[in-house]
Amino acid sequence: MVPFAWDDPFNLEDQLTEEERMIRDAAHGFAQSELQPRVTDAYREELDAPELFPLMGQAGLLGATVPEEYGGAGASYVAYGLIAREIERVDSGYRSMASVQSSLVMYPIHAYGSEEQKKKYLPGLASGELIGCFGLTEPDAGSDPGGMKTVAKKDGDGYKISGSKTWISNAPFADVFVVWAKSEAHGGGIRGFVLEKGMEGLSAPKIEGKLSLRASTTGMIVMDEVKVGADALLPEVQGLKGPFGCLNRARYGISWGAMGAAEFCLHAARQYGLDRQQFGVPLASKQLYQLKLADMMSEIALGLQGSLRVGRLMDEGKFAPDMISIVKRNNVGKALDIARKSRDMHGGNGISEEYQVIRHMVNLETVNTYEGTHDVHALILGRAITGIAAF
Ligand code: TGC
Ligand code: FAD
Repeated sequence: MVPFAWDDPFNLEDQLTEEERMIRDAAHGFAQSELQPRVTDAYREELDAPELFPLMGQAGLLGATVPEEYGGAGASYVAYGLIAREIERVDSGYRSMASVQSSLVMYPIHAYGSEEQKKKYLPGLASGELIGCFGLTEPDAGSDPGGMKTVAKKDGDGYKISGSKTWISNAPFADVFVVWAKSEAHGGGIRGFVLEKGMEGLSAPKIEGKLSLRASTTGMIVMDEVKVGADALLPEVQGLKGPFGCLNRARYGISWGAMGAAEFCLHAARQYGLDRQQFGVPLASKQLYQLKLADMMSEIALGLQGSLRVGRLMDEGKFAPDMISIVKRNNVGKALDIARKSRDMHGGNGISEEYQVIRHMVNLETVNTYEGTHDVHALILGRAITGIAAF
């Protein structure tokens, strides 16, 4: 028998490699020293924070799985998940900034790009000198990206791209835009293009007034006949499997990240219940309070084990996307329940920015929606179970 640790019930620590623990500790240190002191103001004021990218780059948190020759860390998918967990322990918006850069911008350039594209963009993206965004969603094509209207027309040796993308993380201050369009030159098939800030006809207005994920900047990408050379095309992928391959990585990272937010909410509720006296005793001495803590701890322990298993399978090249749907959907749904419970357990203080749990709760509403909504992932799993696509 071993002693039981409520904050690591299944001894996750013991299942990590030395390198993964070191990367986790570095991410934890960075998140607590650089992100935690900023987040309350950033969220309240809806501040843009492009200056965080070079700091994250220096801390080695961008492109963890990209090989070292391109500026990444050549680390495991488990290490990447641990980074997401530590950042999201502070705020889902900060994790969003980092996971878009790593999974949705660096991954496609590395996996689908030419050698020239990799050399041109990846080192700057890894160091955070360049900021990236990923344009898939459109005003009329969210859950159904196959319905996109953005089009690339042949223009001399290159292309002219027109259309608009919406709800794009990092777009207003991005330097590098990975954009998906239907290419007339490729029979109307979906292709990826790398656009750069300052191109004529390209703009990225900010979406103001979000009441969730306020520490992350979101915008549109508006493309009015943006001329690009042939070298802007990502040559190595065609069709929806291109963007979905990126989403697999980001969704997997989110499954860990959401558990980080949930852990914050559990720890906060536990401490609050131990400190707060009502009816002459600590709230934590009450059965109803303990029931909620037990449920929270159990879901987190199970969720982390699920993500760890999927990460190990990704590292072995033995994963199926449906596995990622299970952990993205379940972990985010559970994290949202846990944040709501924690908010409730803090009583009136639970709605104050000082206690932070309502910020996590409201953020997780976005996390439950982006990267495939909770229900869309249910339908992906329903298709896997029945063989019938119900989209
Ligand atoms: P479907 O017919 O199922 O597939 C089309 C092609 O894609 C392939 N495929 C995949 N490949 C790799 N990984 C996956 N997960 C894949 N899923 C499908 C598939 O094999 C097929 O290939 P081929 O060669 O036969 O053509 O496609 P569908 O149009 O029926 O799509 C169904 C559905 C609903 C599953 C899909 O459209 C979907 O996942 N919708 C959700 C959209 C979404 O997640 N958008 C995310 C936008 S990015 C974002 O939210 C960033 S927020 C980030 C942040 O700030 O952290
Ligand atoms: P819709 O697809 O219109 O869905 C609305 C509702 O209908 C949902 O409840 C959904 O589950 C349900 N629904 C949809 N289809 C079905 C169906 N077939 N059966 C049953 N129910 C269905 N996108 C990017 O490309 N890049 C980004 O960087 C990015 N960042 C984002 C940041 C934020 C803050 C937010 C909020 C979104 C971001 N997104 C991004 C977009 C995100 O991926 C989409 O919002 C998401 O995919 C859902 O699309 P939608 O908003 O159009 O909702």
